[in-house]
Amino acid sequence: MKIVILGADGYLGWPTVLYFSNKGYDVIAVDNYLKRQITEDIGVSSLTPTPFLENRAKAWKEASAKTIEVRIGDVCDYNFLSDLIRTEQPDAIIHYAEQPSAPYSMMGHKEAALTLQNNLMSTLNIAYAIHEFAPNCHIVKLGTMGEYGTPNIDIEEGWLEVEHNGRKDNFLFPRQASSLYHTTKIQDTDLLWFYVRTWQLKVTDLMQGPVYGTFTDETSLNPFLAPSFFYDEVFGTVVNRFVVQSVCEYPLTVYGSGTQTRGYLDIRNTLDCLGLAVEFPPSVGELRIFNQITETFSVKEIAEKVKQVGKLFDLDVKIKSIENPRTEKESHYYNPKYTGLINLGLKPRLMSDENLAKMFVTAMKYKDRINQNVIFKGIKWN
Ligand code: USQ
Repeated sequence: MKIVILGADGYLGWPTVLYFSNKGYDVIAVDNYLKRQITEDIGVSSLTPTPFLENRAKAWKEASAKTIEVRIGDVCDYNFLSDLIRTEQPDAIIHYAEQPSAPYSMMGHKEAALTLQNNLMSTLNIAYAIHEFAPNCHIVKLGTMGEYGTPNIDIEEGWLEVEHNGRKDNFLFPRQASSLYHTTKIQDTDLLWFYVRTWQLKVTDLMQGPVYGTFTDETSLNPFLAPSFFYDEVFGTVVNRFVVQSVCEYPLTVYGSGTQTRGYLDIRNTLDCLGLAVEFPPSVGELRIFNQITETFSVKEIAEKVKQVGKLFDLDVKIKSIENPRTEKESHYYNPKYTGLINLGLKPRLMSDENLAKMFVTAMKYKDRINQNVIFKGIKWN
């Protein structure tokens, strides 16, 4: 099978490229290095060194004897994308080619406009290029659990049956995001749902929670193959940030009461989920939605877990509640369903002390590269 991975340079994109290459797929890795440019502009960088894709592909060839094709180009450029789809005729396309940070999307008008333009135009172009040039290709898009927000009812897996005045119908589960970034993901889902109905596309939308982890089976083969790993306020996700903060003795930045609850997953489970979604595609004319998480925690619970693991490394980890820079509910009901991927065969890898300890080892290895000035600046939502 031939698979195109858009956003191949990212934290999830690169490990996904290696995962599918290792499984024997023909992989085409596409990126325009937008995230490198944005992160440089705001003065933050990955904890792990991240060679350019071409050099990483060479390192992978040496490690595995497998070839990854690299294309540098912008998915928002329709000529570039449609040429690629027309000439390569992929069986599946994975769409990570988006600005992935909620705080970035809330920094100002310039950042909001970039997020909106990039995320929606990339999705529109993919729907069009697949419809025009490879209509049997399965589109797998990374959505986010943040599309649902934190409603006061159970969160279903994508769809909700509504009974109104004695009649019933199925609708997308109500969505109400708390950042512009998350709102673009809602709009992505709406765009794809529209084109699924109109053009009978095959789409899987993966509603993923915050991911954590520094390594996967393939990236562990060689330090050159490590995924990028951000720990700053803008691009770092909370578990990854807390591990790095522990290692550099920076008190863990719990926002507000720390009772905000989300669904989390290990980066290796992200790959397992992508693998299952590709192996078992949806039907023609189906928008299939999975909630891609394996367990839920409050921020406070995560801070406590990280603190305990810090003790194994003789680190006296401090936890500090700071004024929440985001506009989000802190005390809320949270009961999402996530059985779809498990029914397909997903084996959850839970947040064990052992897994967190491996993250500590990576963070310690690159301790000299930690810049404490980027850990917290307090980018306010309002
Ligand atoms: N948080 C803290 N302290 C920190 C950082 C975060 O208390 O230092 C809290 C946040 O306020 C939030 C929770 O931790 O309540 C999660 O924040 P996050 O930064 O780990 O995740 P988020 O901004 O929601 O976004 C991340 C990814 C995004 C993905 C999303 C899944 O960046 O691409 O879509 O996780 S979800 O959160 O389910 O929407």
